[in-house]
Amino acid sequence: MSFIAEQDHRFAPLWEQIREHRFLARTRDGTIPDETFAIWLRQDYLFVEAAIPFIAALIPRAPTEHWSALSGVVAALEKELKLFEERAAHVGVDLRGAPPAFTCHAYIQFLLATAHTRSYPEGYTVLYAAERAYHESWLVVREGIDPESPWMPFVENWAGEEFAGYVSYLGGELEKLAQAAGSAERARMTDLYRLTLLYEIAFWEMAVTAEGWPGVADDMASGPMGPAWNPDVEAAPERAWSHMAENVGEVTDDADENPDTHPQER
Ligand code: MP5
Repeated sequence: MSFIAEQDHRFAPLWEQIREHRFLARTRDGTIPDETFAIWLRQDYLFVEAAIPFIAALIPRAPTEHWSALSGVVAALEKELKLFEERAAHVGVDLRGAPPAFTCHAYIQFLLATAHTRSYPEGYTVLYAAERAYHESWLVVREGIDPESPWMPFVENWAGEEFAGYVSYLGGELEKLAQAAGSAERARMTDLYRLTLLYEIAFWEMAVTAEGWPGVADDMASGPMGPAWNPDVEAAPERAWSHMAENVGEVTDDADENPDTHPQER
């Protein structure tokens, strides 16, 4: 059994909790309160901003054939931030000034600590699990959302063909890393896969429950602690992942020998 199939079997109940999360069902059905969606917007904006240094920290440990794909991810994340800015402006949500909630903060620290202190295959496991979780989550939203929904561009971003091709590419590369890893490292990869899925569930839960920091009503953050990223809010967002789907053919050197390769990867 492939590494990913093994993990998916082991962690099937966690995948189910992601796919069945009420945040996703309510977003799909159009019953999500505006303020709940705004919480997710503000917190995920911080998360995506932090994903850029996470990817950058993976690059020095990456095999050279992963360099162009990873730098492509950085570029895609910048475009994604613009999508957040544009959607927030469209619905009148201010993305700035929100300090990270506990769960968002913890997930970001987990990403960065993994990239900086663990092996490349371990960091790559977290990357794959997080991207795959968003793809799966937004596929759920896609099934029945009103096409006029203001959140449709997020569906197109994470449930679209290009992102699917990117996740499929990541999965293929993760399999190679797992095959080359020893049993102790594979066990650590498994644990990081599990932790990433738990963080994904916690992140949806944070948005729905509006939990800031456990045990306090006021986190006492002084002044705006929001994102450092400062794109041109007026600029129309480009699709974030199109060049990634194009890029994967260049970095998958054995694509022609593998009949199971997703067509997006060619
Ligand atoms: C992603 C995300 C997907 N935006 N937020 C969470 C909590 N998990 C995964 O990552 P990306 O980098 O936006 O594609």
